[in-house]
Amino acid sequence: MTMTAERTAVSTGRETMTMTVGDFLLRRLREAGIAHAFGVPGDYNLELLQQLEDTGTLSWVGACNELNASYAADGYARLNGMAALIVTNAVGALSAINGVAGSYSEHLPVICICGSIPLKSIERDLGMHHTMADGTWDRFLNAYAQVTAAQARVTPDNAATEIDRLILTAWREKLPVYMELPSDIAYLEIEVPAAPLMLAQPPSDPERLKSCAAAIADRLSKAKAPAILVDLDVDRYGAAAEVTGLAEKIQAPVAVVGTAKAAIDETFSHFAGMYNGGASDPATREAIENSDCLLSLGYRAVDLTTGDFTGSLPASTIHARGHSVDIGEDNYQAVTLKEVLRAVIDAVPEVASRATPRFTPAMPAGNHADGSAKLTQAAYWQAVQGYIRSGDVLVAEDGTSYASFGLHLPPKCSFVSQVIWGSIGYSVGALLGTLTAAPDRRHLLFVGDGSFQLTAQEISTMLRHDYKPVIFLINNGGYTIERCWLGKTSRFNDVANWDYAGLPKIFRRDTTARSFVVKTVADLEKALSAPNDRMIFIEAIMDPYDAPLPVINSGNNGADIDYGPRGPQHRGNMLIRPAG
Ligand SMILES: Cc1ncc(C[n+]2csc(CCOP(=O)(O)OP(=O)(O)O)c2C)c(N)n1
Ligand SMILES: [Mg+2]
Repeated sequence: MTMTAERTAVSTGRETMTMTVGDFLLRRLREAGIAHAFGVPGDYNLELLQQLEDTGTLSWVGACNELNASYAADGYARLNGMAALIVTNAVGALSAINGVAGSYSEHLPVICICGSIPLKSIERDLGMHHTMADGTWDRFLNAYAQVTAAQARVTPDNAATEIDRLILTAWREKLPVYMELPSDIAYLEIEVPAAPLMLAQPPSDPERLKSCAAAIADRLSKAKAPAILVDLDVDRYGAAAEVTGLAEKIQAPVAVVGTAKAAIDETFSHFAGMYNGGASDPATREAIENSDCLLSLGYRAVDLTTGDFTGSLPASTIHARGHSVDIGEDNYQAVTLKEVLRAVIDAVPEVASRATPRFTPAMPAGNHADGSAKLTQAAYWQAVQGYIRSGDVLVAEDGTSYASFGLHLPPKCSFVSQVIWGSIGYSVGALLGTLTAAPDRRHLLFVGDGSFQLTAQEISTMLRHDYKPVIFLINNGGYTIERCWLGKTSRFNDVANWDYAGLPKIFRRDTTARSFVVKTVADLEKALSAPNDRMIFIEAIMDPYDAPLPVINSGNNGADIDYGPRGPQHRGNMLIRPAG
């Protein structure tokens, strides 16, 4: 890293040092806990990538395309807390924008760095490639303003402050940010702070924190049936231990929504299952909707967290978010989630015992008896349930693979799914990110044939890095989940029948991956007995009309919401319906 040994004190009294813009950016990312960068090279970012390679500040993980890289950065951020994505002007940035928008929807701090046209070309009005060739240069910065919490074009003047502002904003808001780094400034030396970047939430206002915690504690302690509902910000703000600590102290049930699966240990004694309105286990629904003091943490009511609007939270619900809390008529600002929960734990009296609703999780149903029978969804998920072990990272795609939300997870598992944004193909890219963030854990991917076809090439990057995930691919000839909404037998829901299990060999000639094509329970069990010392690729052949009941129900409800009473779903045999 090119930094001068001599440090100078500026008038503020803060120590500074001289560094190039690019080296400073890479140093700040590293100080923010980011050890890898995902992306694709291009002439406008090559100079930064050369700095990255020369200094070794970060490890480069080249992806097959920027969309996959954006998904990988999202997956990495889920396990690592923050991620970096490096793309090139416009063509790379726009390929990545779907994934970055997903990171916004799902609250992941991804620093998207776009190597962009040189400042010289802007000042001298030089038409450049990867532009509209019409003398405009703000279009893609403006596009990214729609999907990020903060944006900047870095210049030698603003680099020292803008780089820190963007990284800190991403960290504090848990949202992506976008930075354009013109290609002619990465090697210029500027004066930068010598002290490392401190990642911290702004401290809460002491009075607001105290009165907010007192108000919550007062309501919780007077309630007969308090409960806690957890959404994904509990994971993003690292507040799971505070949630379980509070639940233990007041003997209250804790439910999660799908977006927060595994944010709370599912074996925790007060864990009350997954809340999803009318699609919840009745005991879970009862605990949440009939609570006389529900503390909701970051809850966002959308179709997928309300059971398609069949459920709603009690009017008295306390809504706590990353940086504010609503209690009845009162709105508290300048209070951060973790500090609020800690202060509530301190303020609330301990409850020795309370009769809480008993939650007995339903096990995935299925008949395992006949090993030679054709593989069904029910038998498949039952076998998968037996395979999960403590510490696994599960990555779940949209589709019938959503059945994995019904799996009961042992302790220390992570569950990665782009629940609200739901861009298919996400899971394959995200898997590259989770593998990079936590190479020593076992990673399981649940994906359908249709989704896999969007981002399949990224398997080659996993093989290149000798990663050893277990890939569970359901080959049912197309988009079965869509057949539950509309077009049960329509051709638009069919896809080409690839040789999926043959792909590891295509993607790496000397691969040692173990591939299986399974058609029966016995085939599947044999595949599941393979050791995890290399990539395992399990292609499961299943019927196009076989779908797990929750997927059928949400598809049927979704069709009614999407198409309305005059929609085509009301004609005969237009969608997969529940059996019987
Ligand atoms: C980028 C994008 N395009 C289209 C969709 C619509 N979509 C949602 S699920 C799905 C089909 C998934 O099929 P598959 O992965 O084979 O899962 P299956 O239900 O068959 O197991 C499609 C096309 C989407 N969510 N995202
Ligand atoms: Mg399919």
